[in-house]
Amino acid sequence: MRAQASVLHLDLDAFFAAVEQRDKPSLRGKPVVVGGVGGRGVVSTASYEARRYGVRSAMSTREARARCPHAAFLTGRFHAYRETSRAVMAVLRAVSPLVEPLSLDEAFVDLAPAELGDHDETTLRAMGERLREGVKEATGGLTASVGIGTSKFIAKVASDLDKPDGLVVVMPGTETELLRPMHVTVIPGVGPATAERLRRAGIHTVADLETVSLDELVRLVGRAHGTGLHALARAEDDRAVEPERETKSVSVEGTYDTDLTDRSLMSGLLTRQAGQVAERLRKHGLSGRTITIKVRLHDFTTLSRSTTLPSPTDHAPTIARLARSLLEELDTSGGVRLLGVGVSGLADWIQEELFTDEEPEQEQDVAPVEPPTQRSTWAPGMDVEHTEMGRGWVWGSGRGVVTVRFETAQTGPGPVRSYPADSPDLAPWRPPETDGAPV
Ligand code: DCP
Ligand code: MG
Repeated sequence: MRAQASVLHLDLDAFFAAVEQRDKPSLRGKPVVVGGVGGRGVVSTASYEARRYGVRSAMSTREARARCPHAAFLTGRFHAYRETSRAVMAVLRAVSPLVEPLSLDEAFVDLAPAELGDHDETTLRAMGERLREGVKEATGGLTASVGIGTSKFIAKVASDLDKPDGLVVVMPGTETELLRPMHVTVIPGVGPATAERLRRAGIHTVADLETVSLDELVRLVGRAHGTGLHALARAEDDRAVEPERETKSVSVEGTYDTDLTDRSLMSGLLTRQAGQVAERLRKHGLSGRTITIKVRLHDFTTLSRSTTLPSPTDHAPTIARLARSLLEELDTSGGVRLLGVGVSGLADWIQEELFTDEEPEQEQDVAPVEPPTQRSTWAPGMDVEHTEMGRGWVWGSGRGVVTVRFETAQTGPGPVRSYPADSPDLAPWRPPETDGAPV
């Protein structure tokens, strides 16, 4: 714990949903649910309008539809989230070089190098507001919640206290009084299992936890965990804000004697390589957010494509699925002589899997059956472009028809039109620049 409140935590509000509302003006102020839209889909996030109906992250989409049938249900558009995240992190880095991103929409900022002069409440609030304003400007209107305190723990608790669009400063000396009434799950690392163990011992709040001796805590939850809990219950947290370490990566690639032309064979190879990458990650206790494929064509042109998850993974099926969908973007009809899969942006922790709903749990060792063409899937929410109408997004599809709303962040709410699903005038739209980090 520092003597001054110089750790800031920023977390965007309803991140994926907010990006969707920004880019789809007709959905602003309305319930929006982002996540898996299929039968086994899971909600990634919901706009605050949808949360009023009880829709929550990690709930099944089926349940969310029952609770809020009139919401717009959309699949994720990671290119937009990644782009937005970059803009946010740049705003933070302009204030201090010590920025530690935790996920796409969340970061710690060490204010010590920011030369605030004073760390009184007025100065800190002004700093917080300045960042929130900067984020809003850089992202085209997204709101963020900010917490400022004497440690990472307190800053993170604080950012959650007045969500959405909030700013809370916890001044030095007031930490324990803030934490005491809170449930033990407010402490990082206390998940459902630990909470249950503590509950059985009659420990519910942080105040309860504070009365438990270190020996007893160690007996209850083990040495490592017990020591941490004992300290955090007293708001003792000295973890430093660590700017993103140099990007390391783990990758596997293969070169082939004869050029590969069969897409399902290539998919199968990528799936196998993803399994090997995941195994290596696990062996070293690592996980990463960015999945990259490398493809060398028959003429030795080497291409790479990557995509970034909101949080790190070491999950083979997830890496494989993303690698295969990256391959779909490339024209490999002339043959391929090298294929590779890599994971970078490594972290030594793993957050809950995201967007795994459509994926069978077991590892696929054989080449999976690929969807026949990209045209057959018009996922709700995806970006499209029409030869005459311009850019829009898929409002819905089925029975050979796709319905599109033509609007972007820069337009007002736009018109809706329907087309045959195989219309030659309609194509998926992707941002012009693609991330080309080497594997
Ligand atoms: N996310 C996800 N699955 C989860 C949790 C989160 O896919 N189980 C994604 C979607 C979120 C983003 O990560 O938009 C950020 O997660 P947050 O927990 O910060 O949630 P939100 O930003 O959506 O909402 P809040 O306003 O509560 O921060
Ligand atoms: Mg958030």
